[in-house]
Amino acid sequence: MWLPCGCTSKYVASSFARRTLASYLHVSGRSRCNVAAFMPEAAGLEGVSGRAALRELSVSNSESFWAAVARHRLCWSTPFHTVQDCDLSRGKIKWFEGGKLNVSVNCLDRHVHTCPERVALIWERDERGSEMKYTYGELLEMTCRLGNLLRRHGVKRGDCVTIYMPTCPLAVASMLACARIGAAHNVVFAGFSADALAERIRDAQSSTVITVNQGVRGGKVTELKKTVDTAVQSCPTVKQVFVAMRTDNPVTMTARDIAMEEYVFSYHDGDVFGCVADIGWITGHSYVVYGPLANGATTVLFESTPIYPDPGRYWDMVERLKINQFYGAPTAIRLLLKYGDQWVNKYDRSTLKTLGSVGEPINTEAWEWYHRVVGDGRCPVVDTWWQTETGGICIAPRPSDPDAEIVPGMAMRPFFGINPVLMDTEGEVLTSNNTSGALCMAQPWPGMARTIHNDHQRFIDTYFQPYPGYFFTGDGAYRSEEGYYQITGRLDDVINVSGHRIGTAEIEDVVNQCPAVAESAVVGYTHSIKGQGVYAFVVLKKGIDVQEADLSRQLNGMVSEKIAKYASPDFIQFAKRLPKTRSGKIMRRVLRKVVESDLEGLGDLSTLDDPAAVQEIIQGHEKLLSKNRP
Ligand code: 6R9
Repeated sequence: MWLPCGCTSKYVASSFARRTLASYLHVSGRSRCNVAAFMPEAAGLEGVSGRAALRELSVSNSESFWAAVARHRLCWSTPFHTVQDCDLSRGKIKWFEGGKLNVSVNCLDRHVHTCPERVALIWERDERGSEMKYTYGELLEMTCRLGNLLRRHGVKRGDCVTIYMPTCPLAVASMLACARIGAAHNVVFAGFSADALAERIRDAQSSTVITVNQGVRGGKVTELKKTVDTAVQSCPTVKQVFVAMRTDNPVTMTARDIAMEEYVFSYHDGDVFGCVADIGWITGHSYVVYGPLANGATTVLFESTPIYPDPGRYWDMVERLKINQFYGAPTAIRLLLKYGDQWVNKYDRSTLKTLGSVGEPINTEAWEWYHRVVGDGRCPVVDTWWQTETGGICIAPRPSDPDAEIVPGMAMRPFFGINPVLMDTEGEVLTSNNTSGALCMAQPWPGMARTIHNDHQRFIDTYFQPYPGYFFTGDGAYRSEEGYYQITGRLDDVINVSGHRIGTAEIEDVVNQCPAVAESAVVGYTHSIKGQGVYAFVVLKKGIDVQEADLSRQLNGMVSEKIAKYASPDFIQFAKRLPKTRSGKIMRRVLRKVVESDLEGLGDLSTLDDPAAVQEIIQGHEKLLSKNRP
């Protein structure tokens, strides 16, 4: 999270989103990069005169860097005595030892002292045009009341409360209330089934669940309370369920249930950061809730879907809420691109300053559309690479000098304090440029994961064992001649065709450049001669009418020409849609199993958005095979 510290006035509040919240999505101001503007504490760091020097220091003297940031930007109830005690070779991660702080105090009270009327949350409700605004003062009050309620009902420090709610202010207040009283929270995406919810409640051993009567998303009502009722039947630890009302429809309450009262709201003006992720995902945690609030920003809670009630929803919201930074996922961009430019052009997007992307590699076509159509060619598009385990953005084109180049589809520049390295298959660090390898981190940073709940050994085995002394991300990356990073996808997604290793994202990028193609997913399968063959799933744009055989030939030609003949798909299956997780990532694992005809091994499908998509894929695969059988 990268924002200035020390907000003391309304002026700072409003200039914040324009000037420096911007820098957190890595937008720079208009002048040459002025380090003091976004990191005043850099003044105390010797010899730091520009962004490059600051970045250099953040890696070479990371302790001083992070200590300065932590002291200036956070309120500590007890100051830390040791900046860090980390040992990557043993997976030991300890930061700010001896220090104590409350994240809820840092997200709320600090800002309420200086500017209580500043808008903290804008709830973009599913019903278009019915947004609600909550000030920092109101959010603090709501959080304290909830915290007291939880405490009165026996929730204490160290407990883990499960939150099963749509993206709404009460969900944010619930997260902050838990943090306030020292309880952990386990936010479960409100689209999960009763079984998936139950598994997560059991894992967290929660005695308390917070939910709403019903959810509303994309115009559809979902029975969240009923789902909780079913889930808790197999969760013996659950003693109480708090139920808030999202709709007016009453629900059956049991002896276990406790109704929550309504809270107040009011409308105010404010500058706006719009991250459209659900709070159930890490992006929602870091860039909808904690990051913006810790920095006194106005943040949007997007409850709906990108195509409800029509594919103009995001841009209509940008116009209405005057969003300055828009942060979304490539999957949604690709989806909207299918519907055409008119849905974007209808709306005034002049408030937009930066467009962010996260979650997957953003293919060139989607990047260019986002830049040219959504951003009118004037907003930088920042492809931000990070993961749940890293806590926040690690590699992104900004911050950098304002006119520094941005290469489409590349995350490019390591963030302050982040020291990425590429490893070869022997576990040696690759030092040259124009090279690809396994992406690892050579140094710890405060936002990184410290363990896996109830399974520290798994944490060590997964992230620190593969490359001793380094944190292993599981992703592959390419470092260009200029030293810029491009993520090539999960290493599990690398395929080996006749001895040539290739990332599936590279092939997808070429396939997606075909004007008829909306999106694609490439997986490898066992091939008796080549070792692995290439199998591509292709989704066409709306209204495209082509002969599949002709298009297949065209796509094969494109891949042969732009990559190499060996990368050209052996099979191309046209599909209506791809199986995705609820956060929008294509489930390549499922596609691999289908292609290997291992339907028994499809594994855990609880994170799948729409199970019907898998059935369609299976049928399409069988059809394709029967056509190609000799
Ligand atoms: C924040 C988030 C993490 C994985 C990560 C990588 C992929 C995320 C990306 C990207 C290419 C980007 N990923 N951002 N790949 N370019 N800009 O998505 O967290 O759900 O834990 O997923 O997502 O493979 O390792 P998480």
